[in-house]
Amino acid sequence: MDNLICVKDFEVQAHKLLPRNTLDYYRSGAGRQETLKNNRSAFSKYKIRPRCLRNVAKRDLSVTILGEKISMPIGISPSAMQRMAHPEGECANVRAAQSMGTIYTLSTISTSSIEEVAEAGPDALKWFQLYIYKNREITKSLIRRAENAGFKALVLTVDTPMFGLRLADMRNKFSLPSHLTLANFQGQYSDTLNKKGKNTGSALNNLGDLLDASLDWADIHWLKSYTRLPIVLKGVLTAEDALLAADAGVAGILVSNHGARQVDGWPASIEALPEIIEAVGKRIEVYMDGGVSDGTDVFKALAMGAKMVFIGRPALWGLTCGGEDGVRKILTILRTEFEYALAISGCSEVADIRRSMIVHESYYSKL
Ligand code: HOC
Repeated sequence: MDNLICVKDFEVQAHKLLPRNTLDYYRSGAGRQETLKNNRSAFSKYKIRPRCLRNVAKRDLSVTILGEKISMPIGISPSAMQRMAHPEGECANVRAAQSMGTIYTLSTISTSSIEEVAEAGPDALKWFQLYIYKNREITKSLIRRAENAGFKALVLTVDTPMFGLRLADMRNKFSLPSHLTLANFQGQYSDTLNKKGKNTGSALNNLGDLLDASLDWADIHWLKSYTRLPIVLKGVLTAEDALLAADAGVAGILVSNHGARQVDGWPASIEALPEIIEAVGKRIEVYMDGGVSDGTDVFKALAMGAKMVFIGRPALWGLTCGGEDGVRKILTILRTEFEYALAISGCSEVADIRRSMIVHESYYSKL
């Protein structure tokens, strides 16, 4: 891995290593994948306005998130079925996050169970990503298990009333490799996912049938009454919904378009971020994921007002190339790039990053 020095290097290498079924599952977005491309390219539309002569000799990248101090504002977003990338999957990923002092978010649709991940990373700050299923008993049991295993927040994904249409998975007839199971369901749905799908060919469409498409804001109130954990809503992209979320009493919003995997044509996460910050940034914590692949992206999101960013695919590329070490290296690269962007732009700590330090590119063309 010595020759891999940026996220792109890991991505290229992972593309060479992964079998097609897995690679396409991880890398694909919905439809024509315009949102997928935009998630990354939209960062280029924003420029950092640097300051100088501000004594950056001592630097501190730590932030406090939901009351817990973490070493840097870069965490790991949920992504499904990580043992397809590496035999240790989610367990390797949580160990990397633990050693880097940041947040690991476990997907419900994981190939290592809640309990296995808790055992692999006992001191990691762990969040649990949740879907609310048609069968509410499944949902309740997942919540209690996450609480008992020491997870510190529930990240409820709210952009998935149905499973998005990903053409590559349909063409490949995606299925979970037969040696793997959906570990949180004690094998219950693994069969479904190990088999080809019924209509479009992807087994994910079978699994998608479990999702409760009737969810509404009343379910957020139910969830709040059912758990003592703080709730982060993942997948909010508008100020209107951000206000409803804050009114419903959630602790945070993760601005996300689900890695551009749900509907093509949604905005890039970084494009949606400003209106959400403006609506609720003073009331609740706001984070973002989607397209973060360089430390300058982290700086830009924080300058817009995000408390931290999360990465999805970059961690999967790290996992593919080197298991725990690979994820640690990805986190280290992003941390280093962020520290350089921070210091060279005139900030010695995260609180020094101001809204005035980020502008749309049109700011310069008007001059
Ligand atoms: C219950 C079915 O978030 C993805 C993941 C998995 C979603 C499975 C939902 O692939 O985007």
